[in-house]
Amino acid sequence: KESWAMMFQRQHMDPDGPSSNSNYCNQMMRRQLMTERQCKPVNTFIHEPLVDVQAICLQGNIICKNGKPNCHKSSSSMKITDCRVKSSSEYPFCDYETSHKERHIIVVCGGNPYVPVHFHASV
Ligand code: UM3
Repeated sequence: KESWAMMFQRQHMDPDGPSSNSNYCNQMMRRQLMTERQCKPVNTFIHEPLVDVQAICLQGNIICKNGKPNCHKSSSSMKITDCRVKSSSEYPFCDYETSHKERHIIVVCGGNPYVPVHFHASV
């Protein structure tokens, strides 16, 4: 069974990316199995080494939007790509807008070892 930590990696890690093309989100959302049952509305891919993303769990501890205390904000900004489904998109033909950014990211950490299990936000 896929753990929360493995699910985070599948949905959010693309250390070697992005391949430079405007179809990035359409290809990656499909390849990483986020268009199977519905078009996942919003998803962020992180283009940094996994160790650097895992290290965020040891950085700036903040309160999550839901009041839980296990959110962590990266001390440096990171290369990310936000994928947002277009309003004209119709399942099963998921159509995404691709936007490359450089932002601090907030992840939810959990488990033992204490590693990223959800993407929370970019700021
Ligand atoms: N999400 C992103 N990036 C954002 C905002 C939200 O990937 O900037 C994802 C994270 C959650 C989902 O999926 O939207 C609901 O918030 P996850 O739990 O699988 O990481």
